Amino acid sequence: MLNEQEFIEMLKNIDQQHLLDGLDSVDDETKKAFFDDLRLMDSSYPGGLKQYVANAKILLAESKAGKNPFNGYTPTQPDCVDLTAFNDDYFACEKLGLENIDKLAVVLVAGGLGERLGYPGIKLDIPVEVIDNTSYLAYYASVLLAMESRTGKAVPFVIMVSRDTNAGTLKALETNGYFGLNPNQVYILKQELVPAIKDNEGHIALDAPAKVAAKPHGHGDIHMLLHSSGLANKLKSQGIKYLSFIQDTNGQVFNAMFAALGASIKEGYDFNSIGVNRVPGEAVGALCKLINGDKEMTLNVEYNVLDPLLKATISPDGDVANEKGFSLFPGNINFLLIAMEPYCNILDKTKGIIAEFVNPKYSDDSRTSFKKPTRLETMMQDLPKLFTDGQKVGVTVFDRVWCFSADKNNIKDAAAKAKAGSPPESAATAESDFFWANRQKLSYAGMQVDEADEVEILGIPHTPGPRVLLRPSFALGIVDVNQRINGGSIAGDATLILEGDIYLNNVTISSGSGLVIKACQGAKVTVDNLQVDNDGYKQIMLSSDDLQSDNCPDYLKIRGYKMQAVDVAEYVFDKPGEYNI
Ligand code: UGB
Repeated sequence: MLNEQEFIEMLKNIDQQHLLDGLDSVDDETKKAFFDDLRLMDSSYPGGLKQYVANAKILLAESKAGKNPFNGYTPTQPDCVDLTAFNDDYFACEKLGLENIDKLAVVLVAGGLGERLGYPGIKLDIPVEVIDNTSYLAYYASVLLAMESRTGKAVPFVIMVSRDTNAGTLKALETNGYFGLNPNQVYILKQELVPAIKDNEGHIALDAPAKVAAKPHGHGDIHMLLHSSGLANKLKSQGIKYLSFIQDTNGQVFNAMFAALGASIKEGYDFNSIGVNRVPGEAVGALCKLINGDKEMTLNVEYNVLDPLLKATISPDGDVANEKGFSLFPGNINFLLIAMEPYCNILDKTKGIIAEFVNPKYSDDSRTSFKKPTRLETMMQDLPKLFTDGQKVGVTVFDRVWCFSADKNNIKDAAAKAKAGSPPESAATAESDFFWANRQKLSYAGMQVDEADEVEILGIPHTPGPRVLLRPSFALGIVDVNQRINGGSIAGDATLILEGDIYLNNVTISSGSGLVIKACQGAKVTVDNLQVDNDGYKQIMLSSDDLQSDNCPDYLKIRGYKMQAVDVAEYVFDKPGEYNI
């Protein structure tokens, strides 16, 4: 490690003398914090600040010259597996995926603060549903445990955190006993901030004397961290063949995970982006195959770049709807399956610096000064930019709500999005979509499912019930639900929670009623011809006083309602054995 004098010399050598000006005017503590900060940024970027500044100068010069990376490329449809319907292809892929779950590790990028949502804590702590209050983190862990109970092999769980989310994530894990996971299977990687840059010469910006302006580098940091920690190669040596990248608040992701893994294996995809129907203009990237002569690459084109690219090539009107009312290209949801072998090769070659970009807001057309400091950024979905001809990149398209319904927007913004015809992506819609997906599983297994009526809460439309929670210990794939449910019906605003090894034969749950069955490991429960009629759970709207009150938890305020158990048929089996209801 460089001593202080050497570090100062290094800064001067990379033309950052200005950082040292004004140091005389601050106290020793501030000065120490300043150098600690710079050293951390230096050590956490491959090649250090020297490399970061060098990369910044190149990218800023390209940006100044107006270089468009997609110049000359025409967007066409990507190679695609269509799994939007539950048909033979779907089930073949899901079966293949489930047979290979011992080769899968899950990588959760959770460094984002969620400013659009305005939730005060970490997003992983937010309950995906408020009947049992399962947090996103608890839910993800429960899927990993269910996978392990099938294979006997713990699923490696990599979580990327940031300065903003590190303490909260560790607290959530530690205070909940890692949600039943073994702490050894959980790998926390922390992304650091990068210095902001104030001009085309790559000078680092200060917020104040001895205070570096620092900004997030983006979720593409996950690649750098998987490389620099040695974790990618370690997991490869342990027999992991695929990494699945997921985001912090997408409760639908595991509905599609196993079929997507099957699609990767079947098609030999080295990089499989899960895609959905996209609404034109929405803040979701588009998955395109870009062709320029004999060069082609399948990539996510970010929404801000898509419209000009389309206007310049295949669609004079830009990002508009096709005849089915959707965007011309599938939407990216940052749900990726990446094959380990080519991934490790790329990481070794690039040190995990994946397709950085810079997006300065210039003061004028001369492009010589910025309105405010900028920084280099990176996105995890950009990995294929580094692929050569040898790798196969494809897209697997699922029904949107089946695989994606995130909790990203506060109530006000979500209502505005709904009004404009875009998915609201709010806590309430994420929850009702979570139940909807489970209803699909029951329906497919042959249970009669009567939908409740759509309601609007604080301007956000969603369907409250039937509220169905099928825990991963009950079923992982839709094929599993098929074996466990035989006939029966669930109506209107009813609630059903199933956890563990349970079989339902002709169970009828009337509208508004609630049935909860929980079986511990080793308990097998068969339910025959049960008729459930009770007052179940009630959804209670929050008043405007509740919404302002300090006593009302924020996870309720972001959805506008709470749930109350009134009279529920609850069966809990906490000792192994065979039981009948
Ligand atoms: N995240 C980090 O871990 N670190 C970071 O520095 C930043 C984020 P956002 P974004 O799926 O709806 C993407 O902010 O990046 C985590 C695509 O660009 O919610 O704005 C964060 O914690 C877009 O094409 O998304 O937009 C979260 O888990 C579209 O697909 C995840 O990264 C859009 O996602 C995503 O962060 C989408």
